[in-house]
Amino acid sequence: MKITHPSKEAHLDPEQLATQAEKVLRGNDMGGWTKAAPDLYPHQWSWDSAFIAIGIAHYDTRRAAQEIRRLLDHQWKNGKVPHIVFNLDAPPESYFPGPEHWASAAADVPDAPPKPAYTSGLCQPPVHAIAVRRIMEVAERRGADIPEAREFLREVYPKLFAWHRYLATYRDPEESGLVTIYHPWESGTDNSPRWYAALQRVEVGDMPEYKRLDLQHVADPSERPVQDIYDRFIWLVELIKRAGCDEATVYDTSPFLVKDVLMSAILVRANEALLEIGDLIGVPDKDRATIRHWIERGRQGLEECWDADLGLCLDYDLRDKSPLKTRTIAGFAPLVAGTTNPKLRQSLLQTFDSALFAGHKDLHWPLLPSSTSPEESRFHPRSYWRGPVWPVMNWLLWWSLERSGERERAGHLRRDGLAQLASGNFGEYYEPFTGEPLGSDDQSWTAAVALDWLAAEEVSETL
Ligand code: 2M8
Repeated sequence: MKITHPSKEAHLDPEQLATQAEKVLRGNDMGGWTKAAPDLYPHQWSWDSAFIAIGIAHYDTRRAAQEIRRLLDHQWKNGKVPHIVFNLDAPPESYFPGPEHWASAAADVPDAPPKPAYTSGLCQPPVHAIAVRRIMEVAERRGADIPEAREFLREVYPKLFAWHRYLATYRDPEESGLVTIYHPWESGTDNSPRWYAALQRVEVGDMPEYKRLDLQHVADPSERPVQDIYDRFIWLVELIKRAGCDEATVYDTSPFLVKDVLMSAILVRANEALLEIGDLIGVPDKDRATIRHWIERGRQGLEECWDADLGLCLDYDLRDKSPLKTRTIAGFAPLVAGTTNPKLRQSLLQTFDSALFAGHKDLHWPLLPSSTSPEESRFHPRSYWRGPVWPVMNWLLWWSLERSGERERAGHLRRDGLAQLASGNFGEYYEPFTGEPLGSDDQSWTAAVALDWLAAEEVSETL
């Protein structure tokens, strides 16, 4: 269904914005799961789903639960939650690399679901437990069916626990508290300069020819990754397939192996949410102790990635044995994780407010350019994960600041974030200096963020 929405200059009031956001989510609803965007992303993406479920929770608890349930139905035996669950009815020309591309990997992968490849072989940041906890919170606020919501928690808890265990073991054999990724797509911040140096070390070998499909869905190709980077993305997929998605083989052989601080921070918070879910339904003490251990280890690992010069936390390249020195939103990982170290927190908040990020004088709204500081050499205001503002990333920072008691700063993020969304286009991302929506319109997670922000306590008067 094609959604008609107001012009790009429209200025919706909160009620109109909520109506429009719900319309977008319903429009992208495929019956039990939601596509990430109408045309550009016709499948179910893992972390999009989690944010989407948070949005849906504001009008339909059961449907929100179903979003997560459908994703977890495709969990691998080893606990991995795949980064994409494919819509096998989507035309093959709608997304690349789609199910047919991953199919050869699934053929002899013991842990994957059977053929055809219902899923990709990668994963994405574990926002799911956070979403499940929030579905419950919102259900309580709305007076929805609590026993049913509690039943849902009981159903998904073991799956979430297995997912977190997968990340804490297969993806952290070093027991560092930090999650290793095999591909920039796993970080969700695909084209970010965070990965530039590590990707330069990847030499592309012989692989079958492929046709990019992403470029046909955006007006301006410079908003998408450049070819040279895209080749590396596809080459890494090829290598993971050749390794049969076997964790140990990928670990031993992949030229791209990086500790991702943002994903690690999300895991810390997701573990906190899992503990809270555990409290609500009553889980064994042994589980609680394990989850607490993961939380402590995660926070500790993040502290060790601190770079005092940049006032940010840095990803770590396991192949080059060096930190990846760029100023991106991921540097705020300890804030996302809810650091308990006051010095670290202070320093991060300073960086946050500085001209390098939300305090940059030319920003249309004082939000975080979600990939890169405008002062980074690889900053590009229109390019995918290289400089635009991503509402969903600002939601994550808002939510983390709220939880850490930074209510005033959080309130500003929410107010300005809602002002950005008031045109009702629900852009995938926004040009930071002009506020123009870019990428796909009607991006599901953007609509979801609008609904969650609108439902938070004080609705902005400036809207
Ligand atoms: C983008 O990633 C996909 C690959 O996973 C793509 O570019 O084709 C990213 O923004 C990612 O974070 C997001 O989950 C996905 C769907 O919205 O799109």
